[in-house]
Amino acid sequence: MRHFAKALAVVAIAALLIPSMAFAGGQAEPAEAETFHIDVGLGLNDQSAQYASVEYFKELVEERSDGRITVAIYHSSALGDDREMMEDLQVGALEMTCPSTAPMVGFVSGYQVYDLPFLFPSYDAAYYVLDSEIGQDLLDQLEDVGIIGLAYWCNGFRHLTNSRREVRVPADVQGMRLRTMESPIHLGAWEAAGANPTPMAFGELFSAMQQGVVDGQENPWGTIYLQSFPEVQDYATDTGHIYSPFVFMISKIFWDTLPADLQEIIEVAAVEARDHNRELNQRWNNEFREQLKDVMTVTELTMDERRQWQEAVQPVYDRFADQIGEDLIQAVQDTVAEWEAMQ
Ligand code: TK8
Repeated sequence: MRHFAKALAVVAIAALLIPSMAFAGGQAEPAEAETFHIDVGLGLNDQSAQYASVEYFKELVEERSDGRITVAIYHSSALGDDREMMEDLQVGALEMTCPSTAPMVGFVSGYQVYDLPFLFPSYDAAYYVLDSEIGQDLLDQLEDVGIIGLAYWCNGFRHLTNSRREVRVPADVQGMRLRTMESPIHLGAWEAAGANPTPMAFGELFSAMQQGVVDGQENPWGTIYLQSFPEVQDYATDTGHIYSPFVFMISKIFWDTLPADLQEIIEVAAVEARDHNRELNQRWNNEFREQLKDVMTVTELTMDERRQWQEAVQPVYDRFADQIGEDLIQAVQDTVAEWEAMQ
């Protein structure tokens, strides 16, 4: 309502100004008085690369919009978990967020393809697919549910941690209670490996581990370190079983109130911040993996051990093929192969 009142005031002022500008022979400038505020809600804390990258985005848009856009960042799931924040974007109660793709599958089912384990052999292969037509098409589909997907940011390769024992092979996780993201395929993969997985929002994870509701979880090294997981987890395994993307997104209801020049500033900044985010996250994930070795047991896998994990979770490819769409899986695999051929 406030925006609406402001918009009316702007129109009224513009109506007064335009005739005099026309008289002066200049083109009527768009009314500049209107300002827009963006709240960004994040699941991770203010130490994360995710937070640092949204700060980067904030600086770009505030400077380039000459103050017509202001940005405030809320972290540590203070505004809700990934799914709840997306629901808020849908109704215009929140402007922006940056969820993992796994909890997005209830909004656009195609995102399930990114839940397939061992799909991407490297960061660059993942970026190649995410930034291709396939990735863009999935971003575009968000518009049907009231969200504009701006860019794929990086969460990272995920690794298993637990409080029970050193884990090298699937036999070591038999019956282990593991928290997964809220995706049937993540759940299915850990079931196939023999664990006892439970889906849970990220905001509940730390206390669930602390209270022993779950024995373990999986996340990128940066998250494991910066969210203080070693306080409640003694063992980590370099499984790298899945590459996990984030999607930086904005409410369509809010988006449609923005003039075209501000939309462009946001679009461009989201992609520049994406590149910043990928570089930062990759570097941090590598650095924090080393630092974690001082505070927990970090187990590196042999090729053979890694192969055992791949084989154990392979059944999800068939089990979920119909649900994901065989064509989509094939298209992603072909694009990965295309990337590999270029190396
Ligand atoms: C943060 C989440 C988190 C993700 C998870 O909002 O849930 O484990 O990796 O980082 O998106």
